[in-house]
Amino acid sequence: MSSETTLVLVKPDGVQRSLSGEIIRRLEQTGLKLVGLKLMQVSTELAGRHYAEHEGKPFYEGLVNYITASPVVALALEGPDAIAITRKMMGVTKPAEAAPGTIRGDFGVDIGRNLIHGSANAEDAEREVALFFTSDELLRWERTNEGWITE
Ligand code: DAT
Ligand code: MG
Repeated sequence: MSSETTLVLVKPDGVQRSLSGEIIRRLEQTGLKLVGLKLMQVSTELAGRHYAEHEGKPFYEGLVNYITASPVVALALEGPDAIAITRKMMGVTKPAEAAPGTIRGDFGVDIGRNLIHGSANAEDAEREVALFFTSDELLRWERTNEGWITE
C-alpha cells in the first residue's frame, strides 16, 4: 500500500469541549504522521466547497452552520492506508452506531455533533487536503524511527 495523505478536522464541538488534544493523540498514536496542523475558522465559502456533495440535503444548512460556528483544528495525516485507518478511528457517522473505542463512539451522541471529519476516499482526500492547506503548510519531514512504524 502506497502512502496517502488524508484531511482530518476536529469539528467545532471537539474544540469547544477541549477534546482536540485527545483526538489528535489517538490519531497520532496509530503511527500516521502529522504533516499539517492548524487552528482555523472555516468560512461559509470554504464550508460550501468542502461539503459540496451534501448541498440540497435536509441537513446541509445545519451542517454549514455547525462547521462555521467556531474554530476547527485541521490536520493532514500521512501514511499507508491513512484514509481507512483514520475512518476506523473515527467510527461511523452516527455516534449511536459508532463502536466503543472510536472517537464518535466514545465522545458523541448526536449525528449533528459528531466531533470529527475524515476524508472518505483518495479523491476526496486529495481535494480536501488542498482546500485546507497550502503546499507551504504541508511539511514532508523525516521521522527518525520510521523503520519501526512502516516496513
Ligand atoms: P462522514 O462525516 O462520516 O463522512 P457524511 O460525509 O455522510 O459522513 O456526512 C457529512 C456530515 O454531515 C456528517 O459527519 C454529519 C452530517 N450528516 C450526514 N448525514 C446526516 C443526517 N442524516 N442527518 C444529519 N446530519 C447528517
Ligand atoms: Mg464524508
